[in-house]
Order: sequence, then structure tokens, then C-alpha cells
Amino acid sequence: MSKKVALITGVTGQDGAYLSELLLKKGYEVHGIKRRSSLFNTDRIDHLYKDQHESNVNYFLHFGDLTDATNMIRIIQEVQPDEIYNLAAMSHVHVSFEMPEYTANVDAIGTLRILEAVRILKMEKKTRIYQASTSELYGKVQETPQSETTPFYPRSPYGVAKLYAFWITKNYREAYDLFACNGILFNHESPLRGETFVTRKITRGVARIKLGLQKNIFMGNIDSQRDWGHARDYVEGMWRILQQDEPDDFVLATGKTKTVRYFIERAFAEVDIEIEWKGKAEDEKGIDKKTGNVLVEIDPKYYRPTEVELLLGNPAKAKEKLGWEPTCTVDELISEMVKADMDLFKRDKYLLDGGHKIMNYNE
Ligand code: NDP
Ligand code: GDR
Repeated sequence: MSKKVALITGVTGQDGAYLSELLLKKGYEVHGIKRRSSLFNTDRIDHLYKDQHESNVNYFLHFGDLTDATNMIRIIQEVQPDEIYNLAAMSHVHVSFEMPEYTANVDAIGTLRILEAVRILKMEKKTRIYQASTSELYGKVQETPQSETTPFYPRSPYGVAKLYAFWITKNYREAYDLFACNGILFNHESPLRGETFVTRKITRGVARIKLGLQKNIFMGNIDSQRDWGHARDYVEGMWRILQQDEPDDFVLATGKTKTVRYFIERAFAEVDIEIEWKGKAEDEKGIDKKTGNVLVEIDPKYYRPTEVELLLGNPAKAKEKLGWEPTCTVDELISEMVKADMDLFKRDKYLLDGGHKIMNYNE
């Protein structure tokens, strides 16, 4: 049997990297779409990339952008994928308030461009499509735990754009018989998580504070609750969604929720620092119990105009139909992320101690 061919948009992101690894292990020929950037932007996948002149190359990168329809059509025509994983997005909820139109163009219309490309190329029977939908669709709490039947109420331009993407995916499935599926994924993290998402911001800050590279971290709403899993588990779920006999939509979640505050406490505990909280609201501070140093402060600039207070998913359908279950607890996730950031920033510490300059990451 010939190799299956997969095309991943957003291949340079956290999930793109884990999914590339998974599909290569499964024997796929994997194609990824990366954006042109003035700096190298393939750090997360460089270990998978082989010189294209070597033999047995099965990983290919193409320049592209979800805002460019002709580029999408051409790449899909050239690659002839059996499976498309549409992971590309302006994925930062807070940033989407600053760039609502761009977010809609990429996250909503970008999804339409891919569906249309498959239709224009008459590849409906050949190509299966995975759409990276999100728990941000639930937004303002209607019920918990949130499942495939919970009503949506998005609370950000990102959530609203992804709502369009969810429905257009479903509509193309029903209208044109496309094998197009939504994975409604709750937050999933890893050492590869982008540095400005809350988990990585915390683990990076904790490591740098422990190593004496930074004094404190500034946070937004530390009482919001998230259902956090590990990205490695979630990309396995994406793949399983596309292996079903019939296209369908699935929630992937752990079924447990924790506050940002809990994440901060546990991350500091990983480096033997115990945090106690003093003050209220914007004046609240996280203090090192032993030294009295202020390690966490609140900066309202990180508050969102409208917040998603509580996410808690019900992954029962995925368990029953896909045989999918998360394998990593939030505490294991925190431990892995803090260890990885300690290793990363020990290099900076080493350079600094040797009298060299390092970049200032104090954001
Ligand atoms: P990342 O932000 O890490 O990666 C996003 C990817 O999309 C990057 O490769 C980025 O490229 C690319 N991208 C952004 N804009 C464009 C564009 N205009 N054209 C082409 N590519 C673009 O996100 P994650 O890996 O965490 O998430 C993957 C997908 O899953 C996203 O769609 C996200 O919205 C969704 N999602 C994520 C969840 C999570 O908890 N991680 C949960 C639910 C859904 P570059 O590297 O150049 O910036
Ligand atoms: P989220 O992730 O918005 O859930 O979207 P993020 O990690 O950005 O925020 C989670 C919660 O933490 C609160 N928070 C802060 N967030 C950030 N980024 N920075 C801070 O300093 C901070 N302080 C508190 C937030 O207000 C929020 O409540 C992620 C993205 O990956 C989306 O693409 C994806 O769809 C959803 O998860 C599911």
C-alpha cells in the first residue's frame, strides 16, 4: 500500500510539531505549510527536517499563508493530501482583541479557503479535513462539563472567528459530503507552548526567578479555570478523529479543571518555593513564604475585555468512539514544563555568569 499523505497548516506551532512527529512515526509522508518570516521560525520542527537531497525524505515544507487562497489551492493540488490538518491560526485570545479583522481573516475565512480549495479541486472523495476547533467556543458558561451538545457563547474575536470555522466545516460536511471534522480541543500545553500563553509564561518565569535571571512575574486574571492537558495526547486524538468510518465532531479534554493560581503555586513548588497570597484583586501579590520576596504581581493590562472564566470538558464521546484518553495529569504537565524551562534557562545563566550578554525576556 502506498504511503498516506498528510498536509498540516500551522506546522511550525506547538501542535504542528507534535503532530508532525506522530504522523512521521506512523509512516506518513508529511507536508507542512510555514509562513515566510524575516527570522527562522522552524525551531520546533528542525529536528524532523532532513536535507531534501538525502534519500527517503518524507517531510516537506511549503511557504504559504491562510490568507492567500490561490497559494492554498496550488499547495493542495501539488501535495494531493489524504488528510489535511488545519492547525494554522492567530491563536492568542488576548491578541485577537487587538487584531480582530486579521483574526477573522485567518481563523474563519482561512478555514473556508481550505474547504473551498478541496471542493474546487474536486478532492471531496479523497481528502479528509481536521479543523482545529476550540473550547473557546463555549465562552460564557452555559453548563459544565462542556460537551459536544453544550451551546456555544464565544467571548472574544478569536472565539467568534473559530465559531464560523466550526460551522462552515460542519456545513461543508453536510452540503458536499466532505469528510470534515471538528476537534473541540480544550487547552493543551507542553514545553513547546508559545511563551505568551499563561502556562508557559508561568513556567518560564518560575525557572528564570529560581535562576536569578528575573525578579517577578506580572499576571492577569489568576482565578480563571482551565482544563489543561498535554499536547502530545491531543494530537493523537486529532489523528483518531480522521480515522473514523464517518466524519463527526469530538471534544478532547481531561475532565478536570484548575485555576491559574493553582498552576502558579504548583510551578513554584517544583523549584521548592512556597507561595502565599496577600492583598486583593489588582493589589494581590504572590509572596515567597521563606524570603518575603514578591514573586507574582497583578497587571490589569493582562485582563481581557471579556473573559472565559471556566472551562471543564467532558471527553466521554472521544473515549467511547475513539478510544482516546488523556495520559498526563496537570501536575505531571507542570513538572515537565518547569524542568524543560530550567534546562533552557540554565544556558542563559551560564552565559551571564561567564560575563556574556543575554536577551532580556522580562515581559
Ligand atoms: P500556535 O500558536 O502554537 O501555532 C499556530 C500556527 O499557525 C503557527 O504555525 C503559525 O505560524 C501558524 N499561522 C498563524 N497565522 C497563520 C497564517 N496567516 N497563515 C498560515 N499559518 C499561520 O497554536 P497551537 O499549536 O497551540 O494550536 C494549533 C491550533 O489549534 C490553532 O488553530 C489553535 O487556535 C487551535 N487550538 C489550540 C489549543 C491549545 O490549547 N493549544 C486548544 C484548541 C484549539 P508561525 O509559527 O509563523 O506563527
Ligand atoms: P486561552 O489561553 O485564552 O485559554 O486560549 P491562555 O493561556 O492565553 O489564557 C488562559 C487563562 O489565563 C488567564 N491569564 C493569562 N493569560 C495570558 N496569556 N497571560 C497572562 O499573563 C495571564 N494571566 C492570567 C487568561 O485570562 C485566561 O483566562 C488558549 C489558546 O491556545 C487558544 O488558541 C485555544 O483555543 C484555547 O486555549 C483553548
